[in-house]
Amino acid sequence: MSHHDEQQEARRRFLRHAGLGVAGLSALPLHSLAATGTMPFGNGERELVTYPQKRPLLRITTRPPHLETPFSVFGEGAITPNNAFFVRYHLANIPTSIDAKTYQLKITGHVKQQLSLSLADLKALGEPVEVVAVNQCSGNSRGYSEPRVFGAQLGHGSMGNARWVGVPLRTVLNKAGVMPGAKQVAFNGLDTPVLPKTPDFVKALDIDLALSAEPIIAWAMNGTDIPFLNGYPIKLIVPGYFGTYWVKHLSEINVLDHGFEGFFMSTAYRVPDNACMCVPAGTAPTATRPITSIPVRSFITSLADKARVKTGQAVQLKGIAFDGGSGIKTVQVSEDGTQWHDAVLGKNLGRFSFREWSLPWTPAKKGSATLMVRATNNKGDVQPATASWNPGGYARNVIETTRVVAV
Ligand SMILES: Nc1nc2c(c(=O)[nH]1)N[C@H]1C(S)=C(S)[C@@H](COP(=O)(O)O)O[C@H]1N2
Ligand SMILES: [Mo]
Repeated sequence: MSHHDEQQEARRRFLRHAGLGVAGLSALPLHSLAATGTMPFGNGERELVTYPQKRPLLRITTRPPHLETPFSVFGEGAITPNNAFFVRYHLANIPTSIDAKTYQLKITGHVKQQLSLSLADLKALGEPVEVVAVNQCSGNSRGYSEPRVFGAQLGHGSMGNARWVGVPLRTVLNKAGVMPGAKQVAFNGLDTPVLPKTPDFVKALDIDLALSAEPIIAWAMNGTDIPFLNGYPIKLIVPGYFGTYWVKHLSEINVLDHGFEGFFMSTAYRVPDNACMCVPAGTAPTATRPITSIPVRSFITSLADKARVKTGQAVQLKGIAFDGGSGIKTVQVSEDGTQWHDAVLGKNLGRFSFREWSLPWTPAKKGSATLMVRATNNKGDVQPATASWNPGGYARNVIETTRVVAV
């Protein structure tokens, strides 16, 4: 079968079952391939597994599923294909079958009129809007933290960039009528905890952000339905913010006249309350705040670590850069950390998107070389030369290095 046929077949299968398969969770993953990927840190072996609507992805955890995108995918283009997009859940009771015909989104709390909207109601609210935006998990690259931190040891594959289409969140909020005194808006999805004492996954945004033009309730990802495991049928998109706010299978929006106190805001996903979101390695912060927007990052995607290149022969270095929404100003590459060479930026897909870059480079002499890439955003923020540390291993954005061997 061609790749396209496979996608069509996967889509047919999906539409028939409208979910993850008749056997539900016990059927996950569909099968394991006898293949692995290796992260360059201790215990970095990851099995490649296949889930519905997905090509083989790196397994981080099984229940709930946490799957990472193999890094080579980011070299295929600025948009991450749906079937390669990473998957992250916190609670083991994930929905396995959803009926789009009866799906309802409830808007409750500090509003003039509570609403319950079907998908058709939602789509009828106005002209759909579109944004290309990076969904990056706060813990992306956590496995590189030194000293090591608790939590899943993630490589660089818990990120992806997609074109999202939906309705602005504020259109929905305005329809319900936010009452004066509203402070935050809480978002819940269909997944639930297995044990009664486990907190539900609920996230909250400040009212100003919720009522701004940016967040959208999306029903399409890269021109088709959102894959089941990425939040079908609707997902909250908060461009520029870390993925933790991008609530999947969005089912309830609750407008609050006070700050939300749930576990995933008041205990988890918090960073040291300073500009670098960091503390001296191994220490605990005295003050924390919820993690919010994505600091500037860049990667070389055209060469794998320890790739072989030919001495005296030009290679085209390529990669991606992104930030929390000011947009990428420059990307520079260096061999020695002193002399930096400006890369050429690729097509601008919008300030929340991956920005491709390229730069020809000729290895001058035989032996190993270390290539560094750093991006500067339009606010003037530049990636740090040494990694900052926090206990959650969140928001890593140190200048990345790629070792190559010139032969
Ligand atoms: N309903 C629900 N939405 C969720 C989560 C979750 O556990 N449940 N995890 C969040 C986190 S931490 C991340 S990083 C992103 C991952 O999005 P993806 O699985 O579509 O890649 O989903 C967010 N939305
Ligand atoms: Mo996350």
